[in-house]
Amino acid sequence: MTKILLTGFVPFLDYKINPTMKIVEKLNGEIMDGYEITGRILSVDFQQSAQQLKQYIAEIKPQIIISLGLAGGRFKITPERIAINIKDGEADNIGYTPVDESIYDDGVDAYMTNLPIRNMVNRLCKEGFPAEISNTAGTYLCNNIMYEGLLYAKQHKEVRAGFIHIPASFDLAIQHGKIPGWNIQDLITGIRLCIEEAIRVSSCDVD
Ligand code: PCA
Repeated sequence: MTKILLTGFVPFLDYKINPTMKIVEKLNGEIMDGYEITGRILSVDFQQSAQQLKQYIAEIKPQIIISLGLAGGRFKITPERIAINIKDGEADNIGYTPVDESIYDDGVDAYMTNLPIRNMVNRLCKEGFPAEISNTAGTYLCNNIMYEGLLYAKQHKEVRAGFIHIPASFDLAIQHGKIPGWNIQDLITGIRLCIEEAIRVSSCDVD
């Protein structure tokens, strides 16, 4: 069966809950239009998460790679357009704090996703879920994992890869106190819609 690798992250910084974990756990094992979703959780650790992603890709051999990340403070579901060759930002969960580092010294500056992000956003909005394309995945773990996924997709032409940032869930918003939150069921439904759009274009690739 054709495979989708769906990843989420563990909690990090002052976000004690990461709703991407719940979404990934919920969708793990679901079959949509002949595509099987395999969910995996990544560490918030620059070194380890890239290795984990590569290991999961090698194990699952996905046709589609969709990574999810929490963007605490965003109001909408935001499929990302671009990943850049930079690591910079706050400490990861093991205390590593890169400053202006390249992900790869000889890496290209940026990669654009080949997921159908415009279709995803249009579909979400049509179904009543606020969404927009984001033109920056930041320079922290999410950008790092998106860059790794896109690098793999560039090397494997049949693969589509990308990243979707989501807002906080209600429980996280309440716990945090300063960020907007969504119902977790709506987040799950929203990601399902995005996956449906990814499958739609991916199945044309292989036809
Ligand atoms: N969001 C962070 C890293 C882990 C996550 O869920 C980010 O946006 O980089």
